Amino acid sequence: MDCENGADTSTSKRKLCRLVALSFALLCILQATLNISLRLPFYSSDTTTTPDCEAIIKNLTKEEDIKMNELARYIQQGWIYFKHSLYYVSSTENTWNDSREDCLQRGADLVIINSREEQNFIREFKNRTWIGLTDAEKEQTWKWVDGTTPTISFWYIGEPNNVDGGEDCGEIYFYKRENSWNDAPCGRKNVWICEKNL
Ligand code: MAN
Ligand code: CA
Repeated sequence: MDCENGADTSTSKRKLCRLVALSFALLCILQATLNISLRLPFYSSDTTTTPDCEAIIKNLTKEEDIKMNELARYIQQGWIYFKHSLYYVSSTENTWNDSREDCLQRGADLVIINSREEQNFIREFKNRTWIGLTDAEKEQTWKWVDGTTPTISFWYIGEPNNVDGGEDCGEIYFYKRENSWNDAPCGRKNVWICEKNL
């Protein structure tokens, strides 16, 4: 398509032509920006100069390219990047089991919290969010969804208290406190947070 020298180029046609060209340029820049910004967390080198976008994209290995596309897809779907993981906060509410099922279908699992930073990042999203913690298998033996025992925990004072003997699932409840975990009935409907490790 030639934007400038068309035989019957009317003003409006030229404008449209220019708009299309600009849109392509914008898409191009967006694409490059996305690729670079996604690349940084992986290879947080001390690069201070602006990298050459085209060179970077061209020099990606096959695996990097696949990873980049996967990352771009997750981020387009609303996942949030934080310290080598992606997080997804649901917009609806569900039981603990159905929440977990949703995470699994998204190629992730309910969030596993293993640092103070992660706890403080997670608790701020929404109150009453399911996390990947349960003692359904053995009362008072709390396990993360990957089968591990918490190495660091953030129970609210007096929790877990297993009210009426029916609280086997972990949630963020007292979110204004760092120690915000509560045990709640697994059949309750909560928002949930999925985590995908990178
Ligand atoms: C409610 C429930 C319990 C929780 C108490 C704390 O009863 O959410 O899980 O332990 O509040 O006051
Ligand atoms: Ca409780």
